[in-house]
Amino acid sequence: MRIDLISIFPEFFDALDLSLIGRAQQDGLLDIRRHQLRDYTADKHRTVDSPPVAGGAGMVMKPEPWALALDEVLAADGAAERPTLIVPTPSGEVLTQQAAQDLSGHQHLVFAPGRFEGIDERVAEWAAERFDVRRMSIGDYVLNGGEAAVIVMVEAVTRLIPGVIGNADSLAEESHADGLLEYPVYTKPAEWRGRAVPEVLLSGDHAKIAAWRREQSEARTQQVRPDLWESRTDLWHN
Ligand code: 6GU
Repeated sequence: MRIDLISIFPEFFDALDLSLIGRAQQDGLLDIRRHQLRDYTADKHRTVDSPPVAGGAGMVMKPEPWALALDEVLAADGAAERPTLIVPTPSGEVLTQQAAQDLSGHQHLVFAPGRFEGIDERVAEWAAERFDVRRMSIGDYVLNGGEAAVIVMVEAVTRLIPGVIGNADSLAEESHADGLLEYPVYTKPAEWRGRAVPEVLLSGDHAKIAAWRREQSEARTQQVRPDLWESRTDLWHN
């Protein structure tokens, strides 16, 4: 998968060189390219923002640097399909495991995280003629800019690409993989600071262990995420 990240803080994305995503880049599974938005300005101060037309608080990102940066990304696009442009914004669709799964099948993702009050709306309109544009949020709270959200999105999406995570079984069993939260896990010793591991886990009875884990998953989901449980009527047993 090819990923382009365009930002006035491209150093933010250095965290993607660590751990599994760093390894996936070294292995050639991922080609992540960072771009400094200010490189696409023409004035001495490398200006990327400007006051909102008709007034209002804060500053708005000017359209032309974004268009020049996106033009360059398009010119280097080798993919057979239309690239996807993700515009991180708290007013977008919320990233879910299902959305991450869908995005993980794409060849080329481009992220355009804005700062200030956001990017001039015409950029997304212009870009929609060249990209599949998705305005996406990572949850119902506000960040100072989209960069931290991009790291979250890139991590959620790329770990689903075959080969990025060594043990594919861990993908099937984790929280949200089947619409439920994960069951609790333990390691040695069997007793620690007076607390015992649940006995069933030491029984060696695989069917009983699977049933216990399933019950725990369902109970946790009901308690912590009633919204998720509501949507799983198929699992309700009276
Ligand atoms: Cl994508 N951006 C910002 N600025 N805040 C957010 C967000 C994105 N998702 C949740 N909050």
